[in-house]
Amino acid sequence: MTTYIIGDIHGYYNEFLSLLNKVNFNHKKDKLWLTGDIIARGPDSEKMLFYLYNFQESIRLVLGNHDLYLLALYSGIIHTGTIYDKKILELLSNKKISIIIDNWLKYQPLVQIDEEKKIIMTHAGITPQWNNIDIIKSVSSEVENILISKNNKIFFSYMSNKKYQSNDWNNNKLTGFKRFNFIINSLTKMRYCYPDGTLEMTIKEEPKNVSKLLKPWFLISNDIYKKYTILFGHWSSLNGRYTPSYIMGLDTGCCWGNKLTMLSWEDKKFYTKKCKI
Ligand SMILES: [Mn+2]
Repeated sequence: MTTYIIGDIHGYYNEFLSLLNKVNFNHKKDKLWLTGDIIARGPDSEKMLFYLYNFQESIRLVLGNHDLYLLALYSGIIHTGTIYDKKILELLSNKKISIIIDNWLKYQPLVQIDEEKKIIMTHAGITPQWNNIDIIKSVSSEVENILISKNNKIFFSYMSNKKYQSNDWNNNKLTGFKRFNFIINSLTKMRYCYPDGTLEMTIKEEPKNVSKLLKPWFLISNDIYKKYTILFGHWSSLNGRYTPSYIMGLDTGCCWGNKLTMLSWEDKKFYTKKCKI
């Protein structure tokens, strides 16, 4: 059995399959972990969803911000009419995609933990403000329970509302939508923090171009980083660089014409596939 972890695929199905073929991936014995953002931007989001749904037994996925946005549009929130939204709505017009969402995608977690391998995987990372495994388990399940609830449309309509943005966990004292937004932002969108660990939610560039007043979340100390390897995606401008060895960023910008990256966990070997855009 080999465990493979692939970064943000964003609908680049052919490149994804070619990585699996490189290692003769076998769904009967191997495991596939995905850092989220499986859809949007690329040409084959539909094929990606069908494939993952069919092989769900061998797959461990975390939801990324784009996957959550797909769920948000599916819940019926008002869309903006951008080309991006139109593309997702077109995907949703396929009835079979609704079945995949209702039976599988909306039940996918925001965090995957493996206590034997000592791995935590999330789409964006683990905020320095959460320093033990119990808080991580409990906050992610708070949001996961809402994603599958009947009231999820209300949640989605406030999910990205700046009015409810809070950058400080405030020692677990946040409540309501501010609390949900902090959890969503930390697990699916975070990149930089101030030295005290509060989030900075606007800057996407690579660290060498950013003020030293800000630090990538993974360079702020947190006891949890000593106990687990943290696997994440989301931040393509890192391109596999900048992180300490026990924190691994696997989004290498496939959807920007760069490459898709796969890590073979047991032997720590990397495989890449250049993406055609
Ligand atoms: Mn992302």
